[in-house]
Amino acid sequence: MSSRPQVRVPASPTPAPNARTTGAGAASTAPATVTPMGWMHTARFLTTAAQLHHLPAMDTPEIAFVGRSNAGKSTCINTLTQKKQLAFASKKPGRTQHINLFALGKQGITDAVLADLPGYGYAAVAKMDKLRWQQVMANYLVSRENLTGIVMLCDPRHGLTELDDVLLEVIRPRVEQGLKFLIILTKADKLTRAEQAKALSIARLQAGGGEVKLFSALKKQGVDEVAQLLWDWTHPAGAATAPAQAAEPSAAEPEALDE
Ligand SMILES: Nc1nc2c(ncn2[C@@H]2O[C@H](COP(=O)(O)OP(=O)(O)O)[C@@H](O)[C@H]2O)c(=O)[nH]1
Ligand SMILES: [Mg+2]
Repeated sequence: MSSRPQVRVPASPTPAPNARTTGAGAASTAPATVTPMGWMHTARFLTTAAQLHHLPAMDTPEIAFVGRSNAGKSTCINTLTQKKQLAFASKKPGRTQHINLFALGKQGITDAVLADLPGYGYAAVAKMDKLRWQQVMANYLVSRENLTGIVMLCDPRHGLTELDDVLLEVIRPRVEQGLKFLIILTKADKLTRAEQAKALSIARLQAGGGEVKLFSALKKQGVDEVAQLLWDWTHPAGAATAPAQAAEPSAAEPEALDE
């Protein structure tokens, strides 16, 4: 059953500047109130691919999550989506060198995709595998056409690592061309307020105009803010009424795990 492109303008109760600058009156036809958090909770598995060319071509805005192994990426995705097992990638590093796509959108209509890229820098992965993977990831970040934004997860106790810097260099041209970029400083609960402030200002210098947010899965810090930002990225002004392509592969038709 292919979904017909019928995206309605959601009436967000929280300020979503980009999504609300135009067509606010048209929101009266929205069938239900959609909050960025509620939208995040619609996440469902879409597909997985070991190679770039195995990924389905899509028109839907896609947001990639990247980060060093152990940065807290899986925990962050699980917290945002309220799906404990969605980003199960962290457990078996050797087995998880795949790009996993998750669909977002109410009523089974995909209006955005999350791409979970495997963590890098994991010591136990063989060097050749690391190099191969770095290549896949670089190719993805450079050439994925529907890529709309990148979220880089970073444990602020370690700061950005050499591999993070390499990745920043890879994406810099696209960020300069308008690709959205966010650094999430994870495990904020492990820092004092003063350390949080310091980590924020350092990361802002490194983010090259991108956003930086503190996040704690434990304390649920930053969850609403990140959900709002991802919503804004994928629903820019006026675009909420544009048809979104629901390009779910029929073989792997995901269940809507909507709660
Ligand atoms: N205290 C605290 N620990 C966290 C937080 N997020 C992740 N962790 C822990 O950090 C470790 C790595 O997290 P994981 O999500 O598996 O990292 P990944 O390798 O980047 O996917 C795990 O032991 C998590 O429990 C957080 O917000 N607060
Ligand atoms: Mg993980």
